[in-house]
Amino acid sequence: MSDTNPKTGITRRGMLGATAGGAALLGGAGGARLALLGGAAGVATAAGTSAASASEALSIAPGELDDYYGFWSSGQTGELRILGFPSMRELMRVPVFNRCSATGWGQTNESLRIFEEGMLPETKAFLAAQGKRVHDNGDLHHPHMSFTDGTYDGRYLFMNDKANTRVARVRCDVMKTDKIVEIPNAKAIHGLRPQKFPRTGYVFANGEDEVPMVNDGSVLDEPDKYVNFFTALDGDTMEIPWQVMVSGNLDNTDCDYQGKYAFSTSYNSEMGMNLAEMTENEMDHVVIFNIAEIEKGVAEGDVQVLNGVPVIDGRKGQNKNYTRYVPIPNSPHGINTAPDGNYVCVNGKLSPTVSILDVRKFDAIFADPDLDPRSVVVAEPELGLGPLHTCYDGQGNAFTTLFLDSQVVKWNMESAIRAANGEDVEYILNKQDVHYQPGHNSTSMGETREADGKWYVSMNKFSKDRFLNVGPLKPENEQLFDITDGKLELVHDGPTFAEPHDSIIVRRDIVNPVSVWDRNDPMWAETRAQAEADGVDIDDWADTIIRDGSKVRVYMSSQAPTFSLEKFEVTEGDEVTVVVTNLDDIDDLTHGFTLNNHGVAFEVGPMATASVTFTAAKPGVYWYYCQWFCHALHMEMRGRMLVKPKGA
Ligand code: CUK
Ligand code: CUA
Repeated sequence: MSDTNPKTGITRRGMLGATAGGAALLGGAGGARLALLGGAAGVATAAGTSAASASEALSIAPGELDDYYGFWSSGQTGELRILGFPSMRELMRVPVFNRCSATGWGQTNESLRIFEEGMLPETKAFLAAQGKRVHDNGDLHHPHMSFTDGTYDGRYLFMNDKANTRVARVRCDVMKTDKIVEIPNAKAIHGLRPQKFPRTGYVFANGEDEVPMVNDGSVLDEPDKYVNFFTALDGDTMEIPWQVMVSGNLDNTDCDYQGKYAFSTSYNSEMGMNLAEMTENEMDHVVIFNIAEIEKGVAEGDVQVLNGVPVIDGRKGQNKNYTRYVPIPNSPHGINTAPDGNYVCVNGKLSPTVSILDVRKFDAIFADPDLDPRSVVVAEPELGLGPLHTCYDGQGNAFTTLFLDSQVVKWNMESAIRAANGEDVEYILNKQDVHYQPGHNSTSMGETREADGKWYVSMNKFSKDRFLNVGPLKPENEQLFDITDGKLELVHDGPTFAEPHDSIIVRRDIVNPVSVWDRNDPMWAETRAQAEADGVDIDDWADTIIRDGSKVRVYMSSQAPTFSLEKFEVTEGDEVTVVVTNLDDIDDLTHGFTLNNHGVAFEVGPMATASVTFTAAKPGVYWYYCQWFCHALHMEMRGRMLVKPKGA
């Protein structure tokens, strides 16, 4: 990284110098930084704790289970990851927006139905023009669980796709994606949070990129014609009851614990179209959305319907009670509600501050449009350089990532407010080096009323020298800290592949997935309906081939170590659908179906049905085999497809 940004002329040195706390930051943390760089051991802490006690803290003996589930995003990989926490062991990858070679996600008919169901008609047409049915990439930043009464309820996980403007839902009973919804009007869905109270309820999602109101190719350089959208989805149906059009762009979002307000940061209040324009103003803003007022406006028809969605005009200067714009320094990024339900921290990014909003003051600025919206800001403590995200221990303390300083700062919210009111109190409790450049952070149960103050994770964008060199592309580095008893003690480095942004850490008693599928699961309802039409009982041993013109449907069952069909015949040019049902009613007995040289492979979990459709384009014999090791005779679990030449 160059020291000076050629476009903005902002230097890292300049920013350090401009900050009052700069010298203190370097001085205070210098010792720890030296210790970490100098030490040969992978584990070192500012407190000088021995490696033995550090490893004890996260040691999970063979056969023991973790106390928490970690749900991790994967950024541009497009999947959701499940970790055992605090061991940081990766337990599972759940394909969401991506094409998965192992499970067939993005290829099976059951997953394609989920992709296509929520797709806008214009996207279907666009993809058809590319000879494709789905986008097979995504950029998944923010996974969050559904809430009831301010804490996780174990029903669903919701997540965004910035790359292709979508929101997906994963069912926590089977840990599979069941909905993928493309959001109309908005572009580049980034911030996402479920409603915390009384339940989810709404899933709030905002678009990051501005787009011309009528985006038909006639507008490029007329910024006043660009707008941005805040979207509410219904978490139960995944339908979109309303959107709000706003001024400025939107970045991250969160909501309160009272069920009244949602709020988003905007780093481009300028509506600039390039870096210099976007960073021009010292102050950007947070938009506060008044949920009851918006619902009322929708009910009263104060909307325009765009692509089938009722859209409320919440832009600046509307003189209505849908939105308020709170000026915030400077290109703010993360926004995080504290477990106490009173405070919301807005992370200043280009400002060394975090702005603390008091949600108890929001009613007043909606009641009186002449009241200064800045009156909801109760403190703006200086914390260090590049504050991006904040999380909480549930004891009044906050942890803020400092991207430029490569540190986490632990600070006390009440002390910061008292200091803002002129009292002589120190609000910064601790600064700890991380390796390197942290983005998001998470604490155990930290975005709920039940924040337990036990663990802290720093999700660092650079690993540099922390791991064996694997070439120019390095892994990211996630660091685990023990935060019990006032500590902030590094206990573990963990490399990750591109690129987890965010994570949540959920007590294990909240999450209770099944081990075997229910035969009546909606995942394959369409496949079941087709089988019934074909007179095939897919709940029983099936070995039936249905010929329907040039369409052939091959129904087979699997039970370790055999498929019910050891061979089947089709004709060159046939459209072939292979439907496999796994009749093994046993924990951890997954089969698969891979068809050689056809690019076909999919998972079939215990008591699941899955299918793939392809064209038999080349005569010959092709073996199919089970690709999940299931039995001592797993290698023998295979059969042949004969493709006969046309006209033979
Ligand atoms: S964003 Cu990645 S570091 Cu997309 Cu939540 Cu802040
Ligand atoms: Cu069935 Cu391997």
